[in-house]
Amino acid sequence: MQKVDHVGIAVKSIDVSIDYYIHTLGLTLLAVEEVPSQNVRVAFIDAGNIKLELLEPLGEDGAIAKFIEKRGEGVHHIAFGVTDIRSRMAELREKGVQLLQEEPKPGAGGADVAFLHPKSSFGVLYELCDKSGKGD
Ligand code: CMX
Repeated sequence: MQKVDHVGIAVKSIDVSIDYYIHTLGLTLLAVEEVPSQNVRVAFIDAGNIKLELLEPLGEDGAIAKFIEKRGEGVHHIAFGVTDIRSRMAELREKGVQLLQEEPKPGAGGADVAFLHPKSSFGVLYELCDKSGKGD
């Protein structure tokens, strides 16, 4: 892994929670976008050395809607920045890590993403996030 790219935080509403991050904590909003492949709307916030990714469910289906229903709002995942995501996925599979998809999926900001099952990562949902060639 190269470095932590962002921390994903599940929220019921970006419109409601963004004020806390921008005005109370004094952080900077970078971008808001919808990621249909993950059924979420996301807001990226500049937190200095990493970004925070607020994740709001789009509708009642999808991982974030289910997470909030079961656990409430809060930290959802940690994303490592990687290059050559397919090779990283193959290496992790060989080491016995359970990945949640066979192929990378399109994620926010044009990145290719894949997730590691929390059951094989000691209770943490990790994301691999490959922005090679995307200018970040
Ligand atoms: N962090 C840690 N553990 C988690 C978790 C999370 N975010 N979400 C679920 N779990 C745990 C649950 O606690 C549960 O553990 P127990 O069996 O001990 O109770 C187990 O994983 C299974 O959880 P579940 O509620 O039954 O949910 P599902 O199996 O339906 O799905 C998961 C869990 C992680 C496989 C699913 O959420 C997934 O595929 N996630 C990857 C995609 C994703 O999260 N997308 C949203 C982010 C999009 C983005 O960043 O753009």
